[in-house]
Amino acid sequence: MTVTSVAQKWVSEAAGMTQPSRVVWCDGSKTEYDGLIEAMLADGTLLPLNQKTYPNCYLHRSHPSDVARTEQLTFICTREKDGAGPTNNWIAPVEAKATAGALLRASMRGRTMYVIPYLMGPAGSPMSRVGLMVTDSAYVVASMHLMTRVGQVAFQHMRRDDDFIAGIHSLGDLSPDRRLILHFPEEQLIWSVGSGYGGNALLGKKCHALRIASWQARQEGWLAEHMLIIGVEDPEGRVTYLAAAMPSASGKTNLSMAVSPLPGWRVWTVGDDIAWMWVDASGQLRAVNPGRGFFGVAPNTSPKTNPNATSMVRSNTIFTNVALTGSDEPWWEGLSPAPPGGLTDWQGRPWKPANGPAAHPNSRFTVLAQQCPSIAPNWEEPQGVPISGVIFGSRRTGVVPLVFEAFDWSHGVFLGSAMSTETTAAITAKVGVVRRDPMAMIPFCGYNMADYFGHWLATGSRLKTPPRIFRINWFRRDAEGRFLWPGYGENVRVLKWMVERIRGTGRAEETPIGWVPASGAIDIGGIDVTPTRLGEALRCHGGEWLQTLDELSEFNKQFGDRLPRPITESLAVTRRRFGG
Ligand code: OXD
Ligand code: MN
Repeated sequence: MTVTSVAQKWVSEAAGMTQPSRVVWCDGSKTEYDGLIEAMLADGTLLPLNQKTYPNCYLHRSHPSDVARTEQLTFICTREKDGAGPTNNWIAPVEAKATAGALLRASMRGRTMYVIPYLMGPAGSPMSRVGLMVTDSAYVVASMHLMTRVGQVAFQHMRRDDDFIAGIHSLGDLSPDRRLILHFPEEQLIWSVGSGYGGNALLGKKCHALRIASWQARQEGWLAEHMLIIGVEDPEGRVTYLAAAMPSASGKTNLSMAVSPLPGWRVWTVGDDIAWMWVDASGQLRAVNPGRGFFGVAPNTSPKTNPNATSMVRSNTIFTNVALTGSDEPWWEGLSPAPPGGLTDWQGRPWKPANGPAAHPNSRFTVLAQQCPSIAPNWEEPQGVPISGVIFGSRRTGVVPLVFEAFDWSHGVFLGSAMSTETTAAITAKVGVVRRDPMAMIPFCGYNMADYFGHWLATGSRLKTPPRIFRINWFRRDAEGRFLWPGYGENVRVLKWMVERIRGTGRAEETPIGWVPASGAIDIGGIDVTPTRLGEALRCHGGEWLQTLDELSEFNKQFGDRLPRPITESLAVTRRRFGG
């Protein structure tokens, strides 16, 4: 492998600090992957699954206190506190390095330090960016193989000798008391210690492709977003590309692989979690998926909710914290209607309902995107795909209609900034609590969110025909607590309406919050949804919205004068439209 001297020097410094007994440069080859799997099977880091029914599939059980992202231990370490903004945890870089340095010093003693050069984005794309991470976890290396493009390809995409995001990762002692996930956007640097969990430890993903990349994107004039990318094909074979932001564990993977119940309609998967988007020379928004694989939430993935994912994880997949059946197959809640007998739970104990779910609610599968039956033929196109619609979705039991469309780009940015959601098991915090999550980026924006909204607004003015912006909520319930909309594959009916809006044929009614589908505009033929229930799912209630707008004003106060004026104005205008 041809390595730049800057990279070599940085790795020597990282080794000087962490003092591994051995340094191994990774080349991304199959031989390397197979060797890692073999070593992890030998030392118990991985357990083999049934190789007849799940060939090349393995199970990893993590430390029980290391099962999700730890947002309270995640920091944006800009020189100025204002650079990180009020929604991020912040420590000054010097202090952060002193504290984490004490944890990283000699942390790899007696261990192997793997050096992983990786590329985020398709080979040959002007948007692709390089990372160089070191880690003492073989599980992280194998997962990075599946999630990113590892090896020489990374160096081939460097624009300068120092054109890489550097990342140090060490498991440390896995204690949450000695865990820190630190980002230094001004130095293009990530330090992560004390966790082996994907979102904290696979540095290419959340740390690089979202937190550091969002910072870079602002400097360079593009967008790094927590968004899936799909192509929606109509019966005439025309494909419309959409990008959709939704909070963690709220259905991005399912929507990105949805199987259409409508004849002739089809969803193509381009990405399920992160989109890098830019305005091309003609003023068109384009997007690439920086990842190479999926790190998806297992619970509730089933032949009914996501047949594509269920079949894609039948081979070459690493499962983390799922349950194990008596015949060594992976299992999780929702995979089959009832749990099979003889289950072993995610912690390796014979499963007892009294111990909670058999699979951890944030248990995961890690698998190459190319295994997905719905993967778009052009998903690795270096020039990306043209985006005609942007979707902001969240998980709300009430208030937010199933779908509606913003009046224009600026109003859509306001709607994205106004998002709130109910928390999920993807983070170590209480589940089901409503929190504000603008554009599903609250955990991932690497700089001041007020400036982030400003950057979105400014991007709109560079677009020749700005994509339509939609707001969705699959999770609205009736007074009895039942979902008003069946979700999953049936969501394609909502995507169809969006495509029709983009083409100028979809019918809609104006409301104070935007364009809501007109009666009959969403095709509910053949499903168990009455027009009355659909009407309830689409309802926008003035009193509820006025209260939500009050809460939003409170939240926005923290940004002070930095909040862009169009955001404040949209809020005031919406309030007035409701007569408030
Ligand atoms: C993820 C997350 O893993 O958002 O994608 O937590
Ligand atoms: Mn995510």
